[in-house]
Amino acid sequence: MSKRAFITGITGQDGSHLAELLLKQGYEVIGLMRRTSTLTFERIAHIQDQLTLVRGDLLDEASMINVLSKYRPTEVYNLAAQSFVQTSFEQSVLTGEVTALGVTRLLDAIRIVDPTIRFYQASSSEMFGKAQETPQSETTPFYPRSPYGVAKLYGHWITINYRESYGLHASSGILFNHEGPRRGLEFATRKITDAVARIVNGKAMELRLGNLEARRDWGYAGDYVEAMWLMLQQDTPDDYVIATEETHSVREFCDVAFRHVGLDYRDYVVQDEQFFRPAEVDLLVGDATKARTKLGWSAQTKFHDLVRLMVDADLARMA
Ligand code: NDP
Ligand code: GDR
Repeated sequence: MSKRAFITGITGQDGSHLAELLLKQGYEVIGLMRRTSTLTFERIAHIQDQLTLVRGDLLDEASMINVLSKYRPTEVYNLAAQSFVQTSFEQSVLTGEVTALGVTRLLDAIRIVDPTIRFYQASSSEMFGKAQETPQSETTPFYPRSPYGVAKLYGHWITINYRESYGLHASSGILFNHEGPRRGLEFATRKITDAVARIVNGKAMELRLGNLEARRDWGYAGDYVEAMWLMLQQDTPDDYVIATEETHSVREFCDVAFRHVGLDYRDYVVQDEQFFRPAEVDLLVGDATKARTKLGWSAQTKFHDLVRLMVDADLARMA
């Protein structure tokens, strides 16, 4: 029997990479799309004819029950979320509805339609927030610093709770930042590499950023979706930290990106109060030992290669 996967958030960065991976593995892939006034197919246009795209929303439980009943997937990957930390301070209730309660709606839909479905929840290193130890592993205490982080923590615990209460095969991947050419333009890394390409092409003179000292464990999205899939292939559901185990500052990211095109970031980067956050996550770096030993997964693309591949992709896009 062919494997059938249902992906929420298929139009997002990770959804597009995961859909590619599952198609390559021979899966039939069903993707959830919410209704929008313009199409958001950009990241999946190249594989669109191989996907089954269905309408629905994490805010609407019946739409998920209907999709699961109609297509009867064997695996569900919940990647949909209001995923931008800055926006979560401005739209905290919406973030809670989608990013937190949306997980419960989907888990309930699974319980109603078919409790044997394997479930992946996209948890986040933002749950560590004001990190209580370094590096952060599956046993590090959580201390979220944004409505987004708080919402993700709810999603994480409800996944564990449904696993323990109802025996669902539900796993949670605590993924550290992962980026790439398909990253949304508002996130720091893509904002930087897009600006580098615009500056090189004479379309911009400066880049306005917030906190340059924040440190993140940045990996490549294409590597990380493999870990999601591996989690659902295990006999037993579990939670895993997925990270490169390196940390770098936003300033270092700027330095490497601008140097890649022969420029000095200090001539272009301007700090702007509007991009600072009410509460910041200063330093994240993961300990991915469990994923390495149990899943056989490790990050293939490291920081410098990631920065260069993103700059090159933005340069090519603008050429
Ligand atoms: P994106 O922001 O690129 O994609 C988010 C997706 O969620 C989009 O497809 C979006 O649809 C969809 N979506 C938003 N709201 C709803 C809703 N109400 N109902 C249905 N779909 C909705 O995120 P990423 O691909 O970067 O991340 C994927 C997941 O992983 C997210 O849950 C994110 O929080 C989490 N995560 C991401 C990390 C990262 O570094 N990228 C790290 C750790 C966790 P639309 O196209 O219509 O906007
Ligand atoms: P993050 O990613 O908050 O880690 O969440 P983001 O790229 O938005 O910020 C990373 C760090 O850069 C600092 N920063 C700026 N950020 C943005 N967006 N824009 C700026 O101008 C800017 N200047 C400095 C931020 O303050 C922050 O410290 C991402 C999302 O994908 C989440 O969904 C995911 O869960 C986590 O990664 C892991």
